[in-house]
Amino acid sequence: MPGDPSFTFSVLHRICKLVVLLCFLHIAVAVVFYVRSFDFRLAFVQNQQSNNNISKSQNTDPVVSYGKVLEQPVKKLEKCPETSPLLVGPLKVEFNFTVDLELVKKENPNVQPGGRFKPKDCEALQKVAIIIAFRYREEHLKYWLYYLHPILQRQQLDYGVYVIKQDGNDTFNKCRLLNTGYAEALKEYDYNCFVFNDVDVIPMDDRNTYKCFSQPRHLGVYLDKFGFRLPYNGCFGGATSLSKEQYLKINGFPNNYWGWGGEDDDIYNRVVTKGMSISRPDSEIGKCRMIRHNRDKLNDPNPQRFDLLAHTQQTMDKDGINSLKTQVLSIQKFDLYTMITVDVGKP
Ligand code: BGN
Repeated sequence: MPGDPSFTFSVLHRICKLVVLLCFLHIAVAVVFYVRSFDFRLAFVQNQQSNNNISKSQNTDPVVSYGKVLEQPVKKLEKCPETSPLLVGPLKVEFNFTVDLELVKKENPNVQPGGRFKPKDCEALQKVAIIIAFRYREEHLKYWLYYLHPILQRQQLDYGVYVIKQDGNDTFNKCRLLNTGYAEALKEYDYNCFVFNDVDVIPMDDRNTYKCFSQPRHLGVYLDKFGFRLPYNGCFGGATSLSKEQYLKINGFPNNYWGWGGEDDDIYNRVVTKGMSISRPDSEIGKCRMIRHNRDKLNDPNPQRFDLLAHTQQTMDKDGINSLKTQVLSIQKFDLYTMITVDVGKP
């Protein structure tokens, strides 16, 4: 009965039992949660480790969802098609306006600093370094960037633009600049194809792909300046591409041509001496425009070119990329290109 001491005792006894039961329940729940969280932490650490390994080789991102680590299947890009579906064919190329590089930058938002690009949706077939020997021709370079960046992106190339500028005012040495560009570009990225483009030569058709072929390629073939014809069979100037292998086979370019002329013919000699031939696009696709200009100062026709050309076969194995001695003075990353300033020495 209420008020009876034995009744009070019995109630207290029950309450105590309930409290003890609740305590046990509490401990049990805590233990269960602790064990589960331990499992999760272990799984997380293991996954972190395995994802580190994967990301080194396959570039996978882990996905953590409600305490569980899910591994997403590797999203490896498919190779780009042999012929890009983005090409448009013949292009209008004119030089009667002023190029604003800020605008060019805005119109090419996917070009990365230093003039680098690779397609987002597929893996480019080739890694192409485009090397331009340069001095004094700022206006020409602007046209080149204006026209070429959109073309190269449509061609779905993984590419970088390297403008190699000769420092000082001594006689121009184009091949030393091109050889230096080859070596410097390779320090930056694992390029497997090299395009050597005169700053004033612009292709008039984006089907003229700036990549490498099974033979050294003449890209800047049919110039308006020569009535869109090849001036002579051994012509190999304006814009050319050589794979790393082809370039090394000919020991790069000759270092001793100072001033204008003959160096491209020497490169042609090297190519044929090593048993290769020139590949060219057809007469429509290979059309190019050249920006008209007066001859640069300190780039007069080289009187020694005839003599040098007569001895390519004897000199080429010891004069080339294996004997290049130039000094890089600076490397500047601009929005649309990398500029490398070089001391090429004196004649
Ligand atoms: C050639 C030049 C090339 C030049 C083309 C086109 C020579 C070597 C002496 C025979 N070759 O005559 O260097 O690219 O004209 O302009 O001068």
